Amino acid sequence: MLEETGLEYRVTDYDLVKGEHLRPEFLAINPVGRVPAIVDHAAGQPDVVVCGTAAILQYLAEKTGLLLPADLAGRARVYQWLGIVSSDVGPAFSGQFVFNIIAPEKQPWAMAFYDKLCLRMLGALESQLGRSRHLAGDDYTIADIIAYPVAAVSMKRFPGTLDGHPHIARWATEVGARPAVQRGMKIPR
Ligand SMILES: N[C@@H](CCC(=O)N[C@@H](CS)C(=O)NCC(=O)O)C(=O)O
Repeated sequence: MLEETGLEYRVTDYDLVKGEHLRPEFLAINPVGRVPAIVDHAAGQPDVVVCGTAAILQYLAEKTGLLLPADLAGRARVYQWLGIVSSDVGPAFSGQFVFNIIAPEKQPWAMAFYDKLCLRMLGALESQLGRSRHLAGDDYTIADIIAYPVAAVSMKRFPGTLDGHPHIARWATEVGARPAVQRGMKIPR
């Protein structure tokens, strides 16, 4: 989003394995200690602090007047997909990762539960992208920005390919060709 808007920014890396995100300095920025978060030093005094992908995208879209429809119904469609990706698709993939990759003991029931949940979430994205060029309609918006890493990162791990989801694949190719997306996906370097 920062690349799309052309806003100036500086990246601060947090090593999650070392627990750097649980230090008091970061908990003051995000009380639940999760990345991403931003501090907008150009907002006037005091700085504006925003944490959580959906809230950050909405804040930056409102700040710049970019990538969010002007009409209320169009914005509602964007908010709906921001919510679905952050509170339904994201947690499904988190659970899938926890039970398939980092759980010390494999629990087949939990693994099957999260595999099925991920596929259900991908089915919803696939159907929607079969109906419209972008996630919230014809135009590219912050809904596409929040969803793109699902195709570019999460689906590469599970299900391992985009082959079973041709509409997601078509859309991911188009979004992934945007120069700003290509620059953004390299961050942190
Ligand atoms: N709803 C959050 C989820 C963010 C999230 O899960 N962040 C992970 C990394 S991708 C994190 O910071 N995990 C560290 C932890 O929970 O200790 C968002 O999208 O902003």
